[in-house]
Amino acid sequence: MGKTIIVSNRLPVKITEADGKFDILSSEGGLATGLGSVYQSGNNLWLGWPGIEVNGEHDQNQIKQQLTEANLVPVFLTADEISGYYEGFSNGILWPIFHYYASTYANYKQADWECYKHVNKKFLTALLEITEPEDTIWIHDYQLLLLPGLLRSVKPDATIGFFLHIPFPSFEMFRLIPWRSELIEGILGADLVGFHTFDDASHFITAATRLLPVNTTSNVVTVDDRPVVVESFPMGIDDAKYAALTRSDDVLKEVTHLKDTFKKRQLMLCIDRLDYSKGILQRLQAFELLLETYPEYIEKVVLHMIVVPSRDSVPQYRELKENIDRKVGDINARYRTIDWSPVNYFYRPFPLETLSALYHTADICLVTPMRDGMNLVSKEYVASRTQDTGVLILSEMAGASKELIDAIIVSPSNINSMMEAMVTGLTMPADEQKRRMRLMRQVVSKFNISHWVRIFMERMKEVKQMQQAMHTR
Ligand code: GDG
Repeated sequence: MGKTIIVSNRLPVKITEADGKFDILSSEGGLATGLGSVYQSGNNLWLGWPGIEVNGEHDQNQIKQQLTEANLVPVFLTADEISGYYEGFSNGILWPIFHYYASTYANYKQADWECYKHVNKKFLTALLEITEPEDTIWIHDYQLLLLPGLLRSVKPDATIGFFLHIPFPSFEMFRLIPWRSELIEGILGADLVGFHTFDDASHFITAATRLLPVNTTSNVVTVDDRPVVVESFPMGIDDAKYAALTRSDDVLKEVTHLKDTFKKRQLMLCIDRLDYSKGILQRLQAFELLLETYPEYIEKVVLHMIVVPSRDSVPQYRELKENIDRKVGDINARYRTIDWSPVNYFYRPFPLETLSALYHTADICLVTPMRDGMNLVSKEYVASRTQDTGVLILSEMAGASKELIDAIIVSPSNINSMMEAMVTGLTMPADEQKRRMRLMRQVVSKFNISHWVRIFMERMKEVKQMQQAMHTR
């Protein structure tokens, strides 16, 4: 049996440089934790960009050597490649279209497309250096849509899986991308294509069927006699880690501090990367409407809002940040009193222990994206509610809403109903909170991250066996 190679845009590490020396810290992201069991065992590997620009052979070799010890293999990218492939094509074209932001944000630059192709080929070259015939390759996300096809063209028998972490849009959106057919061809290089939800999978099958001469039966798309299986695999989290964190001394200390600070006030929490898909402004509007419509909540409730800086070199993100700053300023200026601010707004990341303390303390967690592939914050909140109380308000546009059906489900563009959901949450009796939270905790713990990894890897094996059986028939 061969090894498994994970491929993603970013390696699961943070690298910092001081005095010509590199310090490598492993990242705590959901994917990194989930796939840890895979790439850290045996000869398995993870291939990706190390996250910083490294010039010169000496420095590159130094990083390469340090990463090798952790089963990681770097693909070094230049500043121009980052700008065209990552910021330009991936985040400037694919991200907005896949999140249904067509006219305002997408900017179809041919040069960015050329760069995207070039970097996907660069990943192929790096992959071929480490791939052996029996290996299983699992490619991740929208930055590498062409890689499965590129790999298939030189390794027709390879075992290739692909998983998309963001939504796959309906055909009417997807067709707007000038290079739509090439993208679908790229993805169809895989044997197994996975999405978070059934809807994403069926949008993909529709796009493939409309754009290419393929045969489709149910969830199998046949390309040149090669069946490609398309399925949903809703990603989970390491629920045990979040439950255990709430019992750690550091977290308990922070919980006590938070409770002392907020006293009898109810705490509504939201945690998002800065992104227009996360519905941050709409959520603020709903909160403002709450204070306007129900003044009895003045001084009784706090919206604790963490926005993690992201992609701030892109103009649209800077503009969004300015709008959020202004809205928070307006709400606080209008409603604050000497010893109370309605919105506690933070524009910076926090350690995991602080997030855990907040998850554990917050009466309500607001997860109201306009579109989200899955949304792990909602699941982390549920996993941290070890006392079974607490209310999750969840957008119907997040993949997680298909699983966490006992949340208060809202439409993020309906500001009024989001405001009413806040009232429902703030007044929900404890036994009702417990009933819902227990059901959600069962879902989060049963379909956790190791389950996700296991079923994807097993399915890949089955698909390969199915293909082999067809050929020997
Ligand atoms: C993409 C898709 C899909 C946030 N702030 C801090 C921090 N975080 C962590 C959270 C959570 C993660 O970042 C965010 O994950 P999400 O799923 O919410 O969102 P995206 O980053 O947009 O992820 C998404 C996901 O991929 C997986 O497939 O669910 O739909 O868009 O884990 O806890 N972590 C720390 N400090 C922070 O301040 N340490």
